Amino acid sequence: MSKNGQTQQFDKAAFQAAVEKHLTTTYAATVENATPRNWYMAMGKALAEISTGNLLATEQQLASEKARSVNYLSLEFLIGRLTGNNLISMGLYEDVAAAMEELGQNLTDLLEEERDPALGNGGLGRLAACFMDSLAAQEYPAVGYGLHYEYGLFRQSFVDGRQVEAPDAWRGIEGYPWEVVRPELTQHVSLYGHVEAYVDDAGNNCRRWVPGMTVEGIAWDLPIVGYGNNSVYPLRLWECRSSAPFNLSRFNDGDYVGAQYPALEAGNVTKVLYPNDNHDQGKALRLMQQYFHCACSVADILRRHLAAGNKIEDLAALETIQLNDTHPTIAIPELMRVLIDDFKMSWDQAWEICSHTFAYTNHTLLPEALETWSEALIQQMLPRHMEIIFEINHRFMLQVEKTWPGNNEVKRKLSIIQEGPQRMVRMANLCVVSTYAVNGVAALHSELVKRDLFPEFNELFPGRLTNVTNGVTPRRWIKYCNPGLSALISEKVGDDWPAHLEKIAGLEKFADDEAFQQRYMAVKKENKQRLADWINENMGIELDTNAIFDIQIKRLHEYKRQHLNLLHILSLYHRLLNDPTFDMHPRVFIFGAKAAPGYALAKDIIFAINKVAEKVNNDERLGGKLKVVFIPDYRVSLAEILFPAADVSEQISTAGKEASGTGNMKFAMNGALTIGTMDGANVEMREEVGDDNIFIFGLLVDEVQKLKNEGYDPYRYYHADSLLRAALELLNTDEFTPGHPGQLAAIRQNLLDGGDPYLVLADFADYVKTHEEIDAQYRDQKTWARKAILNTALMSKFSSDRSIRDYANNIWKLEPVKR
Ligand code: NBY
Repeated sequence: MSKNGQTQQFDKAAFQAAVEKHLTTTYAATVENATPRNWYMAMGKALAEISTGNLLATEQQLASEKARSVNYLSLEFLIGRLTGNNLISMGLYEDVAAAMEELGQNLTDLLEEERDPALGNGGLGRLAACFMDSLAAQEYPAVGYGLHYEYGLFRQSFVDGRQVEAPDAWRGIEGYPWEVVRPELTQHVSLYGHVEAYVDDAGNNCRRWVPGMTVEGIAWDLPIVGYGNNSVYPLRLWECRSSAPFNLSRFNDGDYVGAQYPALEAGNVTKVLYPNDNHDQGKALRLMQQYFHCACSVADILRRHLAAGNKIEDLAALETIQLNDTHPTIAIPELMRVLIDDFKMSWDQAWEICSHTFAYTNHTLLPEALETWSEALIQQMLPRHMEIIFEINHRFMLQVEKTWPGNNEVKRKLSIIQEGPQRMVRMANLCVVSTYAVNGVAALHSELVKRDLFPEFNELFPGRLTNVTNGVTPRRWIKYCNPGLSALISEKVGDDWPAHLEKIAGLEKFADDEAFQQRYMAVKKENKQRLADWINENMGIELDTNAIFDIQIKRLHEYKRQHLNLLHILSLYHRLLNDPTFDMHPRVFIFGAKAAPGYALAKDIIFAINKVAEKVNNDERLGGKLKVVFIPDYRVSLAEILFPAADVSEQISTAGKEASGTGNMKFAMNGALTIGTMDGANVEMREEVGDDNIFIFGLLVDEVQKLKNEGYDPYRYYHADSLLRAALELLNTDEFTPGHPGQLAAIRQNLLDGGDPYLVLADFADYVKTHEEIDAQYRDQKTWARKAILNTALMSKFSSDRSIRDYANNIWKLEPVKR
């Protein structure tokens, strides 16, 4: 590795020639008339030439060395923009900036031309992206398998404060410069039809699926570039196309629409990402997406395995398949089907392989998010898979009977098939039964998975349920997004911390160094200014960077309690206007969040925050002390300017509801102090930074449980707390919706008469008090700087490199392979 982590010789003249060649031959532009977008596309194509070469070379090396690999199956990879990040991984950022400058182009401006590939909803999809980055950085052989959605997560705008969704054509008209189509990897996927029995040549009774239709899976590879090495792994995304795109005879008969039906149906499969997070909707097309993803991916894994000269019997020794939540669960019966029906294995042989190949990550305990599919739907779309699921369950029930003889209660609870008016397949149960490892995503969450979600499974399969605490990549989430802080860190601890985040602990000894504190806070100020400029340019709101920047960015969900944040804001508003003795340091509350399009209350909360913002930001009486900004279309590229600019990080879910959180880690690394509940990874963050450097409030998991068991009454808090009452009553007036009283009442209604399912009112008083403490401590800038520095210094546990090493050592048994 040479300077800047560069892994190969950079030939500036050749690179510039490649850019100009793409400009003219690929995009039909000239140096004189090219738009910034033309330049960005041409530059991307020139860079992709390098990464594609390394991708193929890595593929060949791993095949010839017969290396064990992990296959990460996920319906979502929220990768964000690739160009800047890949330049950093390739060690070419400065060289390419200089080369483009000579061509009259500013690299920073060109990078802004890239649309975010938003192929995920939130934490789960972003985690998959961080994991791919960490696999490549540490050279653990890996392939990511996902879907090539034509449209990513919807674009959000606000019309009179309400969320409006629009399709996200992330590839634009020209296509995405980093992706490469791999026609030779095309797969054929069957759907519908029936199962028939037959006797094979050897006289065995066999079964086979006679499909009703087939579609094609086209592979698109995105390069996952290893930081500071030459390994490039594929993120392989499947696009669904019709096998028979066009019925020529119907067309010739004049039936122009009917001629296209097959293409229309197949084209729908990967048309758009489902916009739900932590909610199972059970749509047939979603099941088709899931099966299409799994069938293509399993077939490709087998193809790779066999093409490298390996025996099918050795599959579990050389390949492991990680299921990112239950969304790709149907891969399990699919692999069983292929091994039994196509490779003619016995059930026991096939089961031995399957149950040692798959591992499953659980990301949620929320009952409404646990996937079930109706037996009737699976039966119709995937009849052979339904048979196999029944057989897995039958054998499993015999095992349960052995452990708990005659106990029908426990059988009902553990069965993969949920009985009822409509029988349902429980995907999580299928996963626990069929995999060799099941992990939660933070210590607390994994304990709750064992204690509350799967206690009997934990008894039945001791050791199978385990924990891997989430992490985030320090390349994107410090080095790339916070260059000021990165330079400061490198100066103190050397420049190899992005690959070895343990090194960042070296900052701890500068926490009390006043000169360092000042430089650290100066960087924070610059980052706040960068955000303030963005907000001013895009939203026309002026912010004072001396104010506390208090940020909550994540999907909008009741359990994440953006409405608790809102109630606090309303309480400050009330106090500023009614209590002459009340004093506060100026504060800016910033939100970013998309609501699932069908989630009415989530949309009401967005509307309410927007309406409060409109009023508050223009209310002279507040003396500029209170500002509220809801940034539209929150996405990875905005996250990259939001995390570095935060003073306070809001992680305020009801205890026991947020599996881990990963934004909490990104904030803390970038020097924001957390106000948070004892939930998810907040618990472990507190262990790392110490109680003095994090603001913990609210009920604990067991207290939440106890309060609910006793019969929680939100009115008790309403009557007892006049500030809470004042805040809630504001929602009933037309204070923020002049002339339209009651437009915000749904939230109040939900909290009072709706039973307040997430205990917002129960945690309100402690939340307010903790914010007062934050206000007081912020005024002492030295102490604040010390705490912020310690947050950066003590976050090394939360590098996704550590998470991936945990998976590799404890679950996958995977070794790095160096190029
Ligand atoms: O996964 C999140 C958890 O809420 C968060 O606590 C955790 O840090 C993160 C990574 O482990 N879960 C999440 O983001 N879930 C989804 O986005 C999601 C998406 C689709 C569906 C369900 C959940 N679905 O059923 O379609």
